Amino acid sequence: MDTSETLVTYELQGNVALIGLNRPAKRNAISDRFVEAIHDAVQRAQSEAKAAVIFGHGKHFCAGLDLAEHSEKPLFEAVKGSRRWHAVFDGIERGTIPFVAAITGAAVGGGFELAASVQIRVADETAFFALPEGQRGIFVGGGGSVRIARLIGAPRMGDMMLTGRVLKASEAEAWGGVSYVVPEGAAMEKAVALAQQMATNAEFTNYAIINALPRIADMSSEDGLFAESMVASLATMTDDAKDRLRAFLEKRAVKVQDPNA
Ligand code: 1HE
Repeated sequence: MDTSETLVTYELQGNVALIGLNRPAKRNAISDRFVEAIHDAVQRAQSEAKAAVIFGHGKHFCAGLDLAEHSEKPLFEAVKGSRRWHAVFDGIERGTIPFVAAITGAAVGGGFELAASVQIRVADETAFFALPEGQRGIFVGGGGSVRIARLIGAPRMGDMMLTGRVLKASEAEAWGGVSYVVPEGAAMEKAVALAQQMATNAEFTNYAIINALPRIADMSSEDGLFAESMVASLATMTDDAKDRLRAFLEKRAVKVQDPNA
């Protein structure tokens, strides 16, 4: 029997938490107990790290919902289970620190939904993405109809669900589903480097990016612009902003690097 301690590994590496999905024998399929272990690791990361990476032990990121456990569930238990995934994944999408997913192998069904809840997705060339819910006679229940639809567009998501289309990493990148594609075996290194980079940002700005951007995306343009002015003005009031702006003006800060130079 998998225990919650073994289902998810946790390591703090400097300012960056490494959260490992650790049920490789079942391709990291997410059971009820597993989703709670993800929750605990996410909460711990938010309490002590400045950024985090979520990855899968073994060859695969995550094969989605534990279909063995799900097939036994009465209706109302299934509803409560889906709502729990929403709450846990919402804690990632709209928490206090940025998360990166390092994706290898399958990011399928709920695995893609988990990946869609983080701020940055890195896939290596072994990664593939699918939504086989149509084949299984179920539906996305981990927030995919909102998050994946917004990431790649509802028509493309509908295509994946209706036809069983499987995307390679490069195709997922072309559709906006991942932000970085790296050679086989390099996802973790890239994800950690990005997390370390984000950990050097002003904490309030990271919080504002994580929490304001998805909310503003749900607003009208007029409301969004107003909310943006409020968040921008608040950010400027922090000591962090004052220190960082002064450092730039005194030529102590790193400049933006011209990639063509
Ligand atoms: C599982 C699961 C699972 C593997 N639940 N047990 N997700 C899916 O429909 C994906 C189903 N899985 C697969 O298509 C394949 O397993 C993979 C492509 C991910 C990997 O293939 P492979 O050849 O490496 O592994 P395998 O031999 O298929 O699986 C190894 C074991 O993991 C096997 O168990 P065993 O006891 O026979 O060794 C599989 O049964 C088990 N396994 N995936 C339970 N998902 C909140 S709603 C979200 C809705 C969804 O996520 S729907 C999509 C579900």
